[in-house]
Amino acid sequence: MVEHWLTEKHTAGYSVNWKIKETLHKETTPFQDLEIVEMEEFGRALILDGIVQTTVKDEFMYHEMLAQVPLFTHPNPEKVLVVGGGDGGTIREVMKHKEVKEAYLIEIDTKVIAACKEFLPETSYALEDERCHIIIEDGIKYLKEHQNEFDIILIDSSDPIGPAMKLFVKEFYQDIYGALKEDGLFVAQTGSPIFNKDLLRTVYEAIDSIFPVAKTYLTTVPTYVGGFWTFTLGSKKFDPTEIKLKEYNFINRYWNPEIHKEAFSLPEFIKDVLR
Ligand code: AG3
Repeated sequence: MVEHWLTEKHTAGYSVNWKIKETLHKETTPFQDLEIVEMEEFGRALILDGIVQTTVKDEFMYHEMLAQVPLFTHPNPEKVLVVGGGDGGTIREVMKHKEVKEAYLIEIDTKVIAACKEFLPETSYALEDERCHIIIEDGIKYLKEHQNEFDIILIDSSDPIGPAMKLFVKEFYQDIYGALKEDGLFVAQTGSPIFNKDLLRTVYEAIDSIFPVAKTYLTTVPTYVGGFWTFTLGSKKFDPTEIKLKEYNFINRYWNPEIHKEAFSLPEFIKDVLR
């Protein structure tokens, strides 16, 4: 039998391969090539333009850390905006918090949502929550039209290549600042600290120049290039490392109060990037 391997090429000298059991869905949308595959090692996965976005086996390491860190930092997050993240994993984490009254998912590609609803119920089921409102629109346009509205904004974008590059520039962070309430905060996925060093530096500098509190923190995602993954938080008031964590009664698989604090302890080579 012919084996099917997915090759994700990162640099001229580095690529990663996954053995694929089955391709469940494949289409070219107006925005990107979209595939849902069943991997031998990581279960079902969403692939956009040949890059692994999420797999059933390790998505929690990313989604919990993107959402739980800010949701535990804000004392009363009632209104939350997620830009991107059509697979629903980030919304699932947001919905764990009962004090959230409304969450908005702004996704540019409706086909991502449709495919994930069909093939990735583990992440997409939360999109059915009655507090979750899905809007198919360009996140940049949406933010410009919404001022002083959100407690938390989460940027669950794809990599900084092509059109997504607009989500990694100062003007975008300025729009986020405008869309947040006076004590609001945001987190963006800011890529690999090994392969996107220059980007991480410019992104951090931009966020630090706009927000009183700017902090980069880490998680580990085996299926993301290099394993290490960064998030950068910008906050108008609350500091994630100085707040008293709220009580909670739901189940996580990655985030816990110790990780919340320790995720902000950075290795020297990453501190060097941010200095
Ligand atoms: N979040 C983006 C992940 C970036 C993946 N990059 C990579 N593997 N090189 C996308 C969707 C998760 N909800």
